[in-house]
Amino acid sequence: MTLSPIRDKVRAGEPLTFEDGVALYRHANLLEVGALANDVRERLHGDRTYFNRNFHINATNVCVASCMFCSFARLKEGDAGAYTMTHDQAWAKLQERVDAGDPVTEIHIVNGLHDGLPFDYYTDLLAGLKRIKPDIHLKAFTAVEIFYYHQHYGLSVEEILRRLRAAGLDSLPGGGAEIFAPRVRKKICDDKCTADQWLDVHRTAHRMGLRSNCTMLYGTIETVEERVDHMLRLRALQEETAGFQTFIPLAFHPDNNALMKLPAPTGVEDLRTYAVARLLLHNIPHLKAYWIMLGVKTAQTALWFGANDLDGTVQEEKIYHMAGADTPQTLTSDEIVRVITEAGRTPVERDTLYNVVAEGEALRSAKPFRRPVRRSLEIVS
Ligand code: V47
Repeated sequence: MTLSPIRDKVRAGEPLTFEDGVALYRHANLLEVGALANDVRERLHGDRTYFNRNFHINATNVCVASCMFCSFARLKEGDAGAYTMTHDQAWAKLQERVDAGDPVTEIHIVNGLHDGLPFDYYTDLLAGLKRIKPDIHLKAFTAVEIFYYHQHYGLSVEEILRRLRAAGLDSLPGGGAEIFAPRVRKKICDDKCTADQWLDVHRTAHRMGLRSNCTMLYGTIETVEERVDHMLRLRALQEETAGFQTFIPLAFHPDNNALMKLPAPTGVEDLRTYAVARLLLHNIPHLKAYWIMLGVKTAQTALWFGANDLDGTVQEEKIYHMAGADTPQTLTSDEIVRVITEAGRTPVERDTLYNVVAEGEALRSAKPFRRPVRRSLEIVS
């Protein structure tokens, strides 16, 4: 099959169709698809490749949902490995970094759906982090969490977002989207909000002026058609609100979960998914190669298959490492700069909203940060 008709549309800036997306997935020559995606990437961003200085807080892994792909969640307090942080424990993670002079700009906060915590637990968590560092960007709570709080605490989605924002919420991460097709959701995450509910939380957030990201979990039981459908539903919402900043394809990791018999996606599947995403999602500006999940080497290669962002320094990731990711827990900013530079791209440190923090000489002369020895995490409740 020739890519010519698709190439013509891409060059003319025309949106690709569902059939085009499926054809790109089925096209035998990965490098041809990648080169086309790279044209789009370079038209949008040139060589610029973004990263940020961030870390994750997963305040609790207690979760009423039983997603088959998840290795992180525990059903109830007291189950082996279940934990819920006290506020002091969560706040200490930021305080340690501030004390050590780490110029961190973002905290990524994602939790289980805990049925025994008051809503104040979350607002107080955010407010305390902002007290320690008022300019830290809090990218917190997936749409699945927001929708659960709406149901559990009996407040509208808008009111939940309003209260979280008043406490310090700055934007929403893109997790929990999985695959929108009801056939797949029913099998792998039946007790999670529906695709429409997930999209509606983002629609509401965007209308309130909050930015967010979006994701797709690929490599479980979905078809290529269901992946394309997923991306097109994100594109349609973006057409309406323009509130998504970044799309992040998430490769399934099979260890320690109910889908462990499935193989992980191969490198070729990863690169093809990045390229197709760059081509289909013409209206979402950034495409993130989340190195924690892709592996540093594939993430580096993805910078030539459409991706223009590597996420951040991360430091202590749980969701993927409990699912068998063998990537490091952290990369220093120097290491990220090297990964990007050796890929032949230009590193740019950004904040969460893609404002430039440092580039060029300023980036090269930035003081490297080595994280301090961590106090052990005491598990409460
Ligand atoms: O929602 C869970 C996925 C997501 C597994 O917005 C798994 O900047 C693969 O959303 N194998 C959480 N995937 C991570 C996430 C994210 C990551 C980085 C940046 C951003 C951002 C968002 O991880 C979950 C789920 O879709 N996930 N378990 C697994 N075994």
